Amino acid sequence: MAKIEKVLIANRGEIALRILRACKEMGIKTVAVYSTADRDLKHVKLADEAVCIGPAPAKESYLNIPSLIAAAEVTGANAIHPGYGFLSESADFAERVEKSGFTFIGPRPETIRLMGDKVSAIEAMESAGVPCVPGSGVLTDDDNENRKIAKKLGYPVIIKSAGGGGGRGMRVVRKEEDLIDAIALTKREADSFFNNPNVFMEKFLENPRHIEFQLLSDGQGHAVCLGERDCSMQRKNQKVIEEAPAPGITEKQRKDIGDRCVKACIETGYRGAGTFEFLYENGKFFFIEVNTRVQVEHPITEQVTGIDIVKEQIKIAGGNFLTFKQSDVKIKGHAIECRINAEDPATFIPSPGKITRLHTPGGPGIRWDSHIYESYSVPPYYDSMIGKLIACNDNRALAIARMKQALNELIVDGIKTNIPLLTELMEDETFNKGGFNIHYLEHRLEQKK
Ligand code: MV4
Repeated sequence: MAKIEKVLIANRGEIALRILRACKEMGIKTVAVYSTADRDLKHVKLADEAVCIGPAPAKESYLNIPSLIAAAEVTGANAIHPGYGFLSESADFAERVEKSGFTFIGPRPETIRLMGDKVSAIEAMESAGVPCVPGSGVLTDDDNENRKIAKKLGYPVIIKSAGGGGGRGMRVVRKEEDLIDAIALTKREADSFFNNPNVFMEKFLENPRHIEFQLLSDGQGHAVCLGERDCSMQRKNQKVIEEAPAPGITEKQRKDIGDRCVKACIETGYRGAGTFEFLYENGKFFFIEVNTRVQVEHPITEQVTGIDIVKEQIKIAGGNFLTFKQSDVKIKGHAIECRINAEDPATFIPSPGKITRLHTPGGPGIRWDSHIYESYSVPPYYDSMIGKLIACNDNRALAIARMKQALNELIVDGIKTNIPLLTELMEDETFNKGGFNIHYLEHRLEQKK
């Protein structure tokens, strides 16, 4: 692997700014790419060079592989960081980047492919000793065989697309009479959405929490676990609030699961940052999938461990060994992240437009990861998240108190935001108790209708 001297940031918004900041601290040159709608983004101004890669629609810009590679060529970048979303989990993109002579800041293409197929990912985890949800391999077209599998698992079961993830292409089945149609329907959806008709079955967990583990692995025999994040406060598979560490998880549990994920990284030759997603129910963890990208919520892990995950990604991609071992990783304090969205707090409908007034909080234990500024116009073409407010303190109660204060200080005028909802949740009794499951927010919103 070549020394990384100039990184093309193949993304936009707050994560592009986050990657630029890491590069600057490492003395690495930066190339920003932008669509015609993103000319005024902050990181475009701050980058050493900037290239317009196409019109606003993502398909013609941030998802346009030839355009991204051409931008890397004309600027002489020697590495590409995909961020999250867009092409960050595209094995094809990673492959074409590497075939074009650039370093892809992420796992190897074959690892992205392995983890992108949920069945092969689960098989790799099972053989490494990571606990998984009781389930099947790829289902055949044999209806009787499928009825037998479901009977053995016990209803309800969930049918999932092997090429899916993030909640798409899944169907819960509660009665045997619905099973065969559900499998057929999910196969058809899987084929059209993911170009992969393979589906599998798992025991459906009714009320799990969503807890994910952050791993760093240098692909050369060393991997460490940076602890876990509770991401259960979500709505329609969109996370709203995340926190680290997960309430109620013991050091023993953290070490047990962390060590198993480390073993899986070593056995699969995993290179880079990786997030191992689990469902947690009745005191037990069940692996569901691996995300081979840096995640939106990475800052809360950075705050409680003091480790810069984006810098580690770049160091690993440059061929360096991890410079610390598991016993160096200490979880200190508690961090909470609120995603700030340009959306109507009641209807969740995106609310793009010009920010006429912006006042952001600060002070001890407050981190504001955002690209917005007063007079910036939030475009309608992309995700509605405009920033992340992170509050950390010595313990969870103090972190919540600090977050309340920071949300109270945050002013974003000119567009609607979800700040009122976040303020309500910080006051919410169930949130303050901790340990709520993935359905809590949707049920709470239902009751308020
Ligand atoms: C599940 C599940 C219950 N039981 N699997 C949703 C997206 C993808 N991460 C997997 N998901 C789920 N898989 C079994 N066997 C419930 C979900 C689920 C979910 C998981 C985590 C966070 C939010 C979720 C929202 C709906 C469903």
